Amino acid sequence: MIKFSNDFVWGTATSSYQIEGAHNIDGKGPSIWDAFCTIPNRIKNGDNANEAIDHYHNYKEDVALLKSQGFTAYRFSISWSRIMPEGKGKINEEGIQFYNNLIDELLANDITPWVTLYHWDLPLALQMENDGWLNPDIACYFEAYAKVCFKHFGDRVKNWITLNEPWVVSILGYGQGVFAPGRVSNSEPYLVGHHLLLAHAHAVNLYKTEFAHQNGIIGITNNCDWREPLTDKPEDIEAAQRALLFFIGWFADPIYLGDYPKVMKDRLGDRLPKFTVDEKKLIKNSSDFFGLNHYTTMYAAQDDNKGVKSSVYGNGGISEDQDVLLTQDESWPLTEFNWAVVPWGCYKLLDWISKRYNNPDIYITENGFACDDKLENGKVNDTDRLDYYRQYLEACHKAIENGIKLKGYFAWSLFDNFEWASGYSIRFGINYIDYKTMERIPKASANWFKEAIKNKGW
Ligand code: PNW
Repeated sequence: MIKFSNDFVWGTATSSYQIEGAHNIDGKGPSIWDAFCTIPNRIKNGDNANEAIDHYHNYKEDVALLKSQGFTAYRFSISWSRIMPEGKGKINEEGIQFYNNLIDELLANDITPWVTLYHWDLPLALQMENDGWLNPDIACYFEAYAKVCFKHFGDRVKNWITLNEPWVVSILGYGQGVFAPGRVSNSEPYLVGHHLLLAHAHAVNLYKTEFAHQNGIIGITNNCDWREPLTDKPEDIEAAQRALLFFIGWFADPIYLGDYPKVMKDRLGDRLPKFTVDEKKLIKNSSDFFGLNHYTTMYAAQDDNKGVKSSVYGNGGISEDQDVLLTQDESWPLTEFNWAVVPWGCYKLLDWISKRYNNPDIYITENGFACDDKLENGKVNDTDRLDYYRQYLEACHKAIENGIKLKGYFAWSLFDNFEWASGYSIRFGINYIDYKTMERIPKASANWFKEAIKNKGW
């Protein structure tokens, strides 16, 4: 029997650009994702999220669905350019109104909002006029935006996430160029990552000083796969460790240990910016909890083909900086995204985080399964996804039993939605979206969650 404690947080997650739609109405300004989607060949099938699943107009129905499925927490993000169309300066009252309505609706239904300030949809003006995350000034712009959010929503929102997955912003946005703003470089990601950390720390500092009376918690969400050594040779064990440090250590070490991992400093030299003494102080301990998005696992081995791009998957980062070869086991089931289903990797990662960072409170803020769901007789029988959730939650349960302070779990995602460069071709939701009618149709996994949440286990 699997039983979770009464105070375990059961939630599900979304992000603004992926679901809201209403991309150019009621005063919203464009974001880098609005612009990126207009460039040919960047998004599968030329999709965009102009309408997405029109959550902007359907939020009441969506909250009712959340409620009916038993969730007591909901993680969503605020679209910066909906409330500040130019990224700075003028505030768009209609945007504020939308999030006020959403938050009030959630609270009226006893659902706790977990709000991400930045889930990748940077106001386009900040990109074009200020070079986006390449500009150190971005920390001030982000802090000013965060202030608007704390001021308008902080009386009711008590759980904040500053940034979603700085690794993805840096590597996929500025290294591989597959996500907005589409830049390709082997040095910009490290500069962008540096500015992301500083922006996060400034926003947290503001919250902990000017908004301390709001009595909420604030943290950052990082993504990480597990890296399992391919063999028990010392060089492979070291390669796996190095891969983890380049992945999550990059963003978590400065927050928990006060600086970047030594292996990154050694290997990157001048490409890795340095924190001043004051910046280190600002960043250290700037997260009340460890937000983790976790999906998959890969083997890691020492790779001696210096300079050769060895990783075929996006999740390798800049592989030539690491000399790590990533592979998958043939026996591992794959999702539609080619992410392998390896529940024990989730356990091992939780254990690694807990040990390295002195047993922090951890929230899994995303975990989920992509597949090419089909509607049959009005139903989606997504048994593979259901198995995935069951097995990953079992791994979570084992972690808790072993003293790891995992406090909550958010399924990605409440709905099928715009899956970035993959457009609508990939479905991650526990609720199916009929893109013609915009009808929301619960999948088998949503029904399973309802029971699991009600019984606090299964
Ligand atoms: C996350 N990788 O993205 C995001 O937070 C979600 O918006 C997204 O829909 C979800 O996971 C599924 O993709 C990621 O290459 C994108 O390692 C890429 C990677 C990880 C997470």
